Amino acid sequence: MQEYKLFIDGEWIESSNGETFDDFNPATLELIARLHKASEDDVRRAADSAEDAFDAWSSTPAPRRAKILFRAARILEERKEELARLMTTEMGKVLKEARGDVQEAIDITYYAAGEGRRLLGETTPSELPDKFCLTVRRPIGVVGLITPWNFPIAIPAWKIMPALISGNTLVFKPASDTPLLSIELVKILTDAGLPRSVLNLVTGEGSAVGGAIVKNRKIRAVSFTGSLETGKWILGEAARDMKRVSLELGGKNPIIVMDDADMDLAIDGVLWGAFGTTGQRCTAASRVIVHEKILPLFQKRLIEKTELLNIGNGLDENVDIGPVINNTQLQKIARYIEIGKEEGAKLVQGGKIIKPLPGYFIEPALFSDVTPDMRIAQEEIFGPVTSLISACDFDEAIKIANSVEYGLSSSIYTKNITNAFRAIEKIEAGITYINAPTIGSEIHLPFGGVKSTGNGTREAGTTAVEEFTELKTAYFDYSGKLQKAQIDTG
Ligand code: UN1
Repeated sequence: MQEYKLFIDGEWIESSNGETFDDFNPATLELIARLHKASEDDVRRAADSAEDAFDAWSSTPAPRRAKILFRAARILEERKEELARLMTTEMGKVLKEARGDVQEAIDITYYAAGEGRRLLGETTPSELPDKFCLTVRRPIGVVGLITPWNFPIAIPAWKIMPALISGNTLVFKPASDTPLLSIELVKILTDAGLPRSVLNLVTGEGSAVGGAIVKNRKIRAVSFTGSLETGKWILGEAARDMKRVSLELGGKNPIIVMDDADMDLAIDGVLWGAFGTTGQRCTAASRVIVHEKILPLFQKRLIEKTELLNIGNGLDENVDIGPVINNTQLQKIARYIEIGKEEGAKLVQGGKIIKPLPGYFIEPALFSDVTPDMRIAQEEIFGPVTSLISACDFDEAIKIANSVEYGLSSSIYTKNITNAFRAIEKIEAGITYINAPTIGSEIHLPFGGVKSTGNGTREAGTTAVEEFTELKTAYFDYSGKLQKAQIDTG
C-alpha cells in the first residue's frame, strides 16, 4: 500500500508528529493509501516556505508563469484516463463523471494560463493635465486553499491555477477523504516546472489542518469550499487579522418545471441534476418545484425513470450512481430520509441503504408531497435525495425557490420566454439555467452564489483572478510641478 507524505519546501516529508490517516475506496471499503497528518508545526513550515518563495514567484513575469501552467494542462490531458480511474477508486463517482472532473481541471488550467497574458488593469484620464492613471493587479501573498472531496481535482485546480497565475504562493489542504488527486496535481505542477516552495501541500483533518491555515498570520487570504458551518467559522476567525476570505458553501438548488415544459427533457434534467455524482454536488437539484397541473404525470414518469438507474461501483461503465463518500455521509442521508417521512412527506421511490454491497450505497430517493418548510426542503443533504414540491403558478414557484437560506444554482424548464427571463431576474441564486439542470457550470464563467452560499466572491471565469489579486492604483504626474487633485482642476 502506497504511503504519501506532505510536500513542504519542495520536499516530500513526514509529518512532524508521525501521525497518519487512511484513505478508503467507498465502493469496496478497501484501504488504498496511507497519508501523513500535518501538525500545526507543519502548517507553519508550509506557510514559511510559501513566504520565502513569494518574492521570486511574484516577480516572475505572468506570461512566464503561464508557460508552467500550459505544460501542466498538457500533462493533465495526457494523464486524464489514469487520473479519472484513480478518482473513481478514491471517491466513488462514476468514470464518465470522473473524466469530466479531470476535464474541468484541464479547462481551468488552460484558462488560467491564458490569463498570464491578460491580468488586465485599467487606464483612465486624469482630471489634471500631464498626469496618467492606471490600475495593476498584484498578488495577495501567501494564500491558503481548502478544498472539498466532491470534485477532487476540479475544485483544487479552480483555486490553485488562478492563484498561481496571479503570482501568489500557496499552502493547500485537500479534503482528507480525497487527497490522492491533489497529490497528483502537485506532482504534475512540479513536473511542469513550478519552482520549489511555491506550492506546499498539507494533508490531514479539516479542523486541525484547515484551522491552522486559517489562524496562520502569514497566510493573507483563504479560499474555502465546504460547509456553511465551517465557512462561518472561517469568516469569524479571519476577521481577527483581516484576512481575505472567499467562501463557496452549500446549496439547496431548485428545478422549476412549468406546465408548458418539455416533460421528457425536464425529467432527464432532474435525474442528472439530482442524482448525478450521487447528489454530492453543491449544485445538486435537491428540490423539484412542479406546476400542479402536470405534477401527477411528471411524478409517475420520474419514478419510472429513477427505477432504471444502475447503482454500483463507478468503475463499471454501465453504472449511473456510485457510492456516497463515507459512512458519516451515508448515515446523514439515511437520517434525512427518516426526517422526511416523520415530517409527513411520502417516500415514493428508493431511499434504502443497499446491504449486500460492501460500500456506502443508497438508492436514489424521491419524496412527494413535500412542503417548502420541511427540513428536507430546507437543509442541504448532499446525497441522492430530491423533493417534489407543488406550485400553482410561476409566482408561487419563484417564492418557493427563494424560500431557503442558500442561493447557488437554479433552473427552470419552460417554453415561455417571459418566464425564462423573469426567472433570471427573480430567482435568488448565483446561477440560473434555462431548460437545463442545476449542474454543469463551465469554467470560463463565474461560479458562486448569494445569501448563505458564500460571501459574494466568484470563482472561475473573469472573476477567478479577482479572488487572488489586489488592485493597485497608480498615478504618474509628469507635469514637473505640484498639481493638487480636486483643487487645481480649473
Ligand atoms: C460543486 O458541486 O461544488 O456545475 C461544484 C457543476 C460543476 C461544479 C460543481 N461544474 O456542477
